[in-house]
Amino acid sequence: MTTSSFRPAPHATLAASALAAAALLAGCASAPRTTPPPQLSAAIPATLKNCATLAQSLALPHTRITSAETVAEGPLTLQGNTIQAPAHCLVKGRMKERTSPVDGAAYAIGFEIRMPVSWNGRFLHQANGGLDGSVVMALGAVSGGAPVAPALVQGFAVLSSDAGHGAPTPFFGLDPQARRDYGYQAVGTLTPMAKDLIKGAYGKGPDRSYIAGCSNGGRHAMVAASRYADQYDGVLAGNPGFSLPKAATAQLWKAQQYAKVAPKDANGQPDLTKAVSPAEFQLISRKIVERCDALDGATDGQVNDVQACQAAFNLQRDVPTCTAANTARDGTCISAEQKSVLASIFAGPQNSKGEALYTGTWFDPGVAGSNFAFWHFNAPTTRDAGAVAFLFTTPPSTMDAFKATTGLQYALNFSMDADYPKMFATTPVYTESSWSYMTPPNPTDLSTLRNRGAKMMVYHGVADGVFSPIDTAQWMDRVQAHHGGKADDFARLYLVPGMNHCSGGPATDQFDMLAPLVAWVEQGKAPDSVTANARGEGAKVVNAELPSSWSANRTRPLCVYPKVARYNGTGDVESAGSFSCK
Ligand SMILES: [Ca+2]
Repeated sequence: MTTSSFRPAPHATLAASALAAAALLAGCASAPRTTPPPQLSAAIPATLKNCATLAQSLALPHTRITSAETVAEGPLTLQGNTIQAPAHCLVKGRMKERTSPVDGAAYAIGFEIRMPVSWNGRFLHQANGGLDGSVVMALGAVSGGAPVAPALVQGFAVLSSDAGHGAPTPFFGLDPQARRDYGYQAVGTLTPMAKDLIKGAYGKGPDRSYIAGCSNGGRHAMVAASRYADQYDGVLAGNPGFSLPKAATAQLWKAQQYAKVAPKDANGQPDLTKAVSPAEFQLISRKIVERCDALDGATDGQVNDVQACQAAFNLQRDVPTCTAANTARDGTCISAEQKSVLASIFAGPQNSKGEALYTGTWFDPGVAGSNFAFWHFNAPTTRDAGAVAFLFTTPPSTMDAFKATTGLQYALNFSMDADYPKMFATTPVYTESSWSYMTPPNPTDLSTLRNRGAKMMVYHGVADGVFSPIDTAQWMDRVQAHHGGKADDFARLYLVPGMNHCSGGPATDQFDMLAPLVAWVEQGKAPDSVTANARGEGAKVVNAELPSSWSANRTRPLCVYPKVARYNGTGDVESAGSFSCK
């Protein structure tokens, strides 16, 4: 391994908590009371003045506009969800077109921006998920499962990009600049261009600017809150891959653990998808509900008090262990070996010294969700192996080496001692480490964002199978400590019980956080809770994993962490109005 610098993983465990507590006390005892964040003014609507001639009339640096056309009001469909889009101007283009001196491939930051004729004066940077690599339609569907009113419908001008590479595969990791663009520089390059383009289209730039996304899009938003806080007034981060390189290596750890109990396929290889069956995860889910459901005051199949649940539920004790004779795997028990494997997966990866390499995760009824299963059994070999090989280790793998192995073998052979530290390594060609380009610098210091009156909302599904909600909650704890316990003035986290990665699972996973964020930024209306709906029968996009005992249109308040939604003791148990955040 060629490395010119290496630093060990920061261990944000007990020591960090103690430091945080000390900082909190110090902040309360001695620091002078800081002035409240300023109140930003509301955006002022305007009408589109120019579309078709934008390419000729604007000289945008490093930008080639490839098309600019008016789109009439009408339906647009994205990922099975059809919306009625308002009349708008659609501009497509490419920034910083170049040929890589390292891998010889052509790169550019591809983008599209949709600017409604009737504009609300706001800009939304739609941060996309996964490995990026395609320009997802810029509708601004940025929160929860099947958001009711995407940002374009709300009147925003919406930007979307491929983050600097043209395919949703990890091989762009061979090019150092493409790595940096994916990590953060595409957002930094696109933002001033988009604002200039908006100014050319409406005669004024955006009064207020927002960035929002889920998963890797949530990571983009969190990075922007740190690196580009001077350019955004509101940040919405969903299920953020806040420590994404660590989360990706934790995926390989999952594969290594599940391989211990997975049956062998015809080639003698472990079939990870059969390590724990859906029926077995449903058993675990039911046992979690039995122990934890009533802790929030309502026996409703939802576990709102997730932290109390971790103390109440015990995998060893509460889930029946199969006897040696019972090998039917009928979902009535799980084996002692499966319990051992699940315990190490939920505790999080470790190296051979027993050092934690990523946070563990919570037990929640959503562990039975199909999306949870995808991230546990399929993604480690089909997605994370390639991502770790080309993006989250330095130097990256070579194509030849990667083609000579399989995702499964890569995952199983990945060493938590020898390979994990490559996340922090650099070489003369790859001068920025994966950890550096992927994660926000100084993530707990949101002073720039705070001091200019910007606001940040973060949500995280408690049953996220890939990015740990504990990691996000611990980040919020540290932000609170850094800001003297006053972080609620400008940054809030909302846990979504039962929800898997960005949507799905037995959850009220349909909500709009963008409108509450705008009300907070522009009118000072702090969002103490956000109402979420179940997507039962009759919903625009139905969530097939809702328990049949739930009302199809159940509502719940999503509360500001660490508060949880508790039943008032009276009132319709299907209605958010019967719960309070405490
Ligand atoms: Ca409950």
